[in-house]
Parts: sequence; C-alpha cells; structure tokens
Amino acid sequence: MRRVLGLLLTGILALSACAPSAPGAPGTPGTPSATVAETTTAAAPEPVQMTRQVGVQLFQWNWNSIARECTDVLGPNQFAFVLLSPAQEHIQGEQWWTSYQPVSYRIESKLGTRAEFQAMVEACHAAGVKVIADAVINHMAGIDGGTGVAGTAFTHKDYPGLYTEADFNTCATPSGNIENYMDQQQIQECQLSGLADLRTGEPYVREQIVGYLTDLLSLGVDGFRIDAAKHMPAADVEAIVGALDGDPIIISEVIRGSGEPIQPEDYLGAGDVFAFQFAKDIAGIVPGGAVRRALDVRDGSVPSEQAFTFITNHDTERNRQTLTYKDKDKYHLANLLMLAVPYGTPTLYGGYAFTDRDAGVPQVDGVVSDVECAEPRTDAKYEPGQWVCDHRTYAGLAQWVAAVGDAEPANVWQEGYAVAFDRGDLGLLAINGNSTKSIEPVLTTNLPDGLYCDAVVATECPEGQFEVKDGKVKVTVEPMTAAALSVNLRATR
Ligand code: ARE
Ligand code: CA
Repeated sequence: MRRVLGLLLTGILALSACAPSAPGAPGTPGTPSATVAETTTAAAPEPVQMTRQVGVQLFQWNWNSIARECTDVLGPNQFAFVLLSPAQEHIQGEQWWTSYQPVSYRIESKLGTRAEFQAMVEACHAAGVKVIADAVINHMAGIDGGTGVAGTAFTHKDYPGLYTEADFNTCATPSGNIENYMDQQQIQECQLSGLADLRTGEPYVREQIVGYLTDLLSLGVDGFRIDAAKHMPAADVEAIVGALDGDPIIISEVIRGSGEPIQPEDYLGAGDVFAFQFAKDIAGIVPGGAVRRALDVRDGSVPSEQAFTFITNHDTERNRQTLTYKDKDKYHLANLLMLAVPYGTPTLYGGYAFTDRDAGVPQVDGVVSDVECAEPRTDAKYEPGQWVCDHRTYAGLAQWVAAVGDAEPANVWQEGYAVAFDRGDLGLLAINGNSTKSIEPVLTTNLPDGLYCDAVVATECPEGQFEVKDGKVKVTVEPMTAAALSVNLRATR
C-alpha cells in the first residue's frame, strides 16, 4: 500500500493544508533560501515532495479528539492516515471492548455522534489525513441481550429491523464457540468468544454489511480495517469489498498463527493486511540488540505494498505478543526500526495506560471524554487511564518517511549492535541497539553536502547538527535511539 497510498493521496494533497510542506512553501524545513545559496549547500537539490506514508491507530479516541489531532499534529507532520476504533452502535459498559459488540449499524457510539464523526472526517481531510474506519462485520454482540448505546433493544441473535436468528451461523462445537484454530470451518462458522456469528455468505447479510460500509463511505471514510477477517471466508470478504463504490483501502485483520489453515496471504485478493509477524519478529530482534536484522524482516509472503506494519495494537499490547509502551526504550527502538525500513506501511499507536486488560477509558454518561495526552515518560510510569500519545514522539520521523519515500537502503554500515544506512540519496538513519554505549561512526552517504538536523528529535532545522561533506558524515547516537537525516530537514542558514 505504501506506493498506492501516496498516489491516492494526491487528490487530497492538492486541496489540503499540507501545502506548507510542499517545496518552496514559506517556513518549510529545508526550504532553500538566498542564504543557503551563499553557503556550502549551493549545489544541493531542491527539497523533495513529501509522500505521506505513516499512519496511526488512535485507540478509543473520541471523534472530537481525533479531529483536533488531525488538525494540530497529524496533518502538519505528514501523517497519511488515522485508524479509528469502531463507530457503530455497541453494547453498554465501561470496558474498551464494548466497541467490538455491534448492536446496530447506526453511527452513534461512546466515541461520538454521527455529526461528530462527519466533522472529524472533514477536519482530517482538510489536514491531508485519510480516515480508516474499523469495520466489525463478522459478528454482532456476545451477550444475551440488552439495549445498545443508541437505544436499540436486542437479544443475542435478534437485532430488530436488521438481523434475525436465520442470519446467524450455528456451529457443532459443544460451546458453539471456536475451540480449535486448526479447523477452518470452526474458525469461520463458530462464534469468536461467544459473539453471534453472521452468515456472511448469504446475500441478505452481505447487503446489510455493504449498506453499513457504504454509509461510512458516504461520511467520507477512505477505507476499512476488517475486524476478525480470519473468521469470514476470504471469498465473503472479497464479495463485500467488491460491492463497494470507489476503491477504498482495505486492511484485513488476520493474525498469523503458525500451522493454522487460514493465513493473511489468503486475504490479499480483498486488499491489504496487517503484518502481525513483522511486529513479533521486531519484538524478537530488539532485546538482543541485533538491529541490522530488521532490514530483512518480511511478513510471510505478504508484499511490501500490501503490508501494514505496526509495533503494537490494542490486542497485542494486552496479550504481550509484541513490545508495548511498557517496554520503554525497547518499544522506542522497535518503532524506530519500523519507520526506518522500507517494508510495509508503518502504523504507529496511541492508546492509554492500563493494568486491567478490560479497563476502558473514562466515560461520562456513556460518552468517552476528550483525550488529554500525558507528558511523555521514558520510565513508562503512567497512571492507569492516562493517555499515552507516543505517536507524537515520531512527528519528525513521519516527515522523514514522507521524504525518503520508497528509496531503497544503500551504504549499509554495521558495527556491534548498531546499523546505519541511506535511503537512496534522500535520507540516512543510524540506529544504536546497544543499551549502554553511544556510537560515533563516520558514515559514507549519498546525501548532498550540507548541515542536517535529526528528525528523531526535531521537526525544524534552524541550525544544523550533522555536517555532510564529500559523501561522509559523522553522527553521534546515544544508546537505544537513532539519528535520522533527510534532505528536507537541512539548516536554512
Ligand atoms: C469480550 C470478553 C469475552 C466475551 C465476549 C462476548 O472479553 O470474555 O466472551 O466479550 O461477550 C475484543 C476483545 C475481546 C472481547 C471482544 C468483544 O479482545 O476480549 O470479548 O472484543 O467485546 C482472535 C481473532 C482476532 C481477534 C482476537 C481478539 O482471530 O480477530 O481473537 N481480534 C479482533 C479485535 C479484538 C476484538 C475482536 C476481534 C472481536 O482486534 O479487539 O475482541 O471483534 C491465536 C489466533 C488468533 C486469535 C488469538 C486470540 O493467536 O491465531 O486468530 O485472535 O489466538 O484468541
Ligand atoms: Ca464467521
């Protein structure tokens, strides 16, 4: 999707507030000016056009808060997209996971009203940021019955005006639930944790789902995360997606399980997939420090263009299958590696601190309160419920990724637990996986001569920190972090 996302964005780019980062715009880091021409960078090329690539999952953020984040942070820093939590009506309750128990397809939830949703999409688009909705279409609720947050009364397999018992699968396991992930039929026709399983092969059910997704498209969303895609035959997902207007981004959630009969590759016909194995492999590499290996990590045979990479998501930070904010500098290093390598479309994560796996975010009368980001902490000692806005830490790197685009690694240098490489002649990144020692290599680089700033810590470059001269640059990198140079983050004096 990397390349495609960039192309799809062109329309928005032309219209939107991302113009300040276009070449030659006033105030843009690295914009050539008269003074630059007079100094050593006279021969330097023009700053390159940014191609937005990095996205962020903002878990359990309400629509108003996402609108504000798009305007203030994501748009100005060249983020490509934001991934939402589910928008449809769901069961009542304090837990975060009520979002994943649909009761109707009305766009009214603890995260906001339909009007707020629409306003959020508009704000994000105005900032040049695409909006990916989380589509829960495999199932409805898991509880016996009740009233949804928008007032819809339901029972486990009866949703008035939408689905009746005949629209749900029955299943031969004693519990009616999936008990064996080696059995394709169970995975797709039994209930996932008691969630009423829709007959997604039936025309009527498909029509309702297509109606729900089409409604979200009419509110402007640019694509969908397909929740629990593994639990629907790939052909069903393809048929549903194929019935949608336009060419929305589709990212299927299919967790790679070793030896399982259903794998992410099966869903590439419907669109893209999340690269779970990438996250797990990076989590394996980081503690040992052998960061060079990150350059070779792939998710099975999922091609780069169809892989959405991430370091953690809301499930894996709870079941600890990946690194999380609780892993402090290791988590930081993992995020840096994901952003540094050219494989996949990187998806950062913003959520909240927790000790109880089920604990949701603060609500007032069933409505989630606005996000207030905690001050970033390197010791991860957040109070449960505090918003952890790590994604903001990578604002400079989101711009770095937008600048280097698809350029391949070059001039790869490695020593001990450190690795450095160019991305074409547009950027350079040096990463230090040693937890105690700094590195200070003199690197060979394709970057043009000039004074550069570090995109790991800066979004603007009033004065250069690293000097590239005649294809060489000396960089200093503290333990467990990186230095990132790009042609768009050069000193303007
Ligand atoms: C909650 C309660 C349950 C209760 C249920 C029904 O926790 O005890 O039975 O409600 O009342 C989320 C939460 C669940 C929650 C559910 C509904 O995580 O705890 O259940 O919402 O409220 C599999 C799927 C994968 C799925 C994971 C969780 O393949 O698709 O399980 N991930 C998505 C979302 C989740 C969400 C759902 C799906 C449901 O990201 O957040 O659940 O919409 C191996 C397999 C994997 C398997 C994994 C875990 O690794 O390879 O395929 O993932 O084990 O079982
Ligand atoms: Ca199913």
